[in-house]
Amino acid sequence: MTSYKLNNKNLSKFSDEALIPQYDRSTLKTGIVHVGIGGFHRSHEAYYTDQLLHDPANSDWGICGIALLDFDTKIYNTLKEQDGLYTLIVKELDGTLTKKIIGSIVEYLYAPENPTQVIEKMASNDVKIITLTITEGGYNYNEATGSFDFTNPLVQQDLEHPQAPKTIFGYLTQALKLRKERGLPGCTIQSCDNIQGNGHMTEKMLLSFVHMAEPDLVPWIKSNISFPNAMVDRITPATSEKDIALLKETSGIEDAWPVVCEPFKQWVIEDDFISGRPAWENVGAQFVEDVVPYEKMKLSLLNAGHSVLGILGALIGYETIDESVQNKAIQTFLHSYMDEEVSPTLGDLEGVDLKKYKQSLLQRFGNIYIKDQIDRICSESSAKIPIFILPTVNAQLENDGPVDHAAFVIAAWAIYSAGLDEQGNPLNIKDALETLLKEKALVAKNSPTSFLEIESVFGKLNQSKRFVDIYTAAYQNILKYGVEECITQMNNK
Ligand code: CS2
Repeated sequence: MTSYKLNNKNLSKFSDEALIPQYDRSTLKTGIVHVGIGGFHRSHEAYYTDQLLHDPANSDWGICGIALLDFDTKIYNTLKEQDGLYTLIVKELDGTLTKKIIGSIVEYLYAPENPTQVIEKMASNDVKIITLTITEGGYNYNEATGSFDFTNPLVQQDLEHPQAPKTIFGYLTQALKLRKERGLPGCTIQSCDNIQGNGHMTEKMLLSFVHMAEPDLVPWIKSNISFPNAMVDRITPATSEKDIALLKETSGIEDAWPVVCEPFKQWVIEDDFISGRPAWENVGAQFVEDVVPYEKMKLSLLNAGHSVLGILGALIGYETIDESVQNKAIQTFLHSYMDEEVSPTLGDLEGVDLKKYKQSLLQRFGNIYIKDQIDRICSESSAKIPIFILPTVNAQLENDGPVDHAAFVIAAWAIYSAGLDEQGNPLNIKDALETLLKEKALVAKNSPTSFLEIESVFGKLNQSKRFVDIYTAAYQNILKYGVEECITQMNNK
């Protein structure tokens, strides 16, 4: 099949192969600045917004995508070459592919090259919302101290060179300062990361930084900026070379970085937008007064479920999440973890059928066409475990409730962090704390509790004798019998 590069000029050539934007992108205003234009933003917020832009009444809500980090050049160059266009490939449960070219990203900036332009864009009067997907670790929160981590060298550099920031906090501070100086209205800063109370976290971390960098700006931020909490959901694996080749061969679309995702999507948002917002509810988002229960449910069931499948599967030697789901012993283990350890901590979830939700997760995780990479799921576990699993553990410890499954997963993670699977094959570990994790994981072979001493991850967990005993027994059992044998025994109890 003849293929063409994806860009504005060629867009109409793809109308038989994919859904293409049916709106005039050249007339859109940029009302949203988004920081972190990886796969998830492009399968989620940019997708919802694209749907909305089909109604001309919404033409104020184009997106400017910001690539913040030095190594974000690939995504920036791709968007630049493709006029911001990319293909979203939805892998349906029956294996069919729904292809949609998304047009909502109308501008793109590479922050390391042009910090001033980024600050100006964030301060622009047209921009009403700044949204973020900067990953769980990007909020610079230290679990041990419960506060902003000023020891981060990038933060130090932002305090010393405010005009050339490196972190999101430096950028936001400069942009909000300009807004204040120019007498412009405030805006909404909306996190789209998997963090309990992600709006509260964004506010708390930003204000900590501003207190140090620009103390006079604090009161203005408090009165002019809103930080709605939100629960975001759509499984979006890393795009593989195979996905790129298949798109070209079967649809004639040459797209250097399409996005693949599952059909399911959910976005539950607190309606707290100080300068207005798009009517995302018209395209499936839910606006609610209190998003906390939804976030808790999603983080402690879906994201934690992913970590359980990822860490156990990695040790056994699997590469994708559906392989873990197909292992009956792991599936039963995950069921018990959800039912016995997580569900009792969730409290009242009005209007949610928890049983159905859990069943649907197993179906989503098991989608054999998604091939979500275990490496992706296990990456940055040191930032994920404290958010996805430890709140459940702490709640259960407080109530003298069960923690066996969670302790088992943490023991498995300690073994994983030493770098080899059960066959002795090297694991591809990607984690900001990789060196520390490995150091502690190697000592753990003789003294398992040393892994729990990483305070920035576990806080004071090693002071719970009950947890430590269960964890230590699990650690020793895994080394002796292997993951599969151990969980089979646990499942039979
Ligand atoms: C995953 C998430 O990163 C992870 O560990 O659990 O990326 C997950 O796929 C998304 O939150 C789904 O909404």
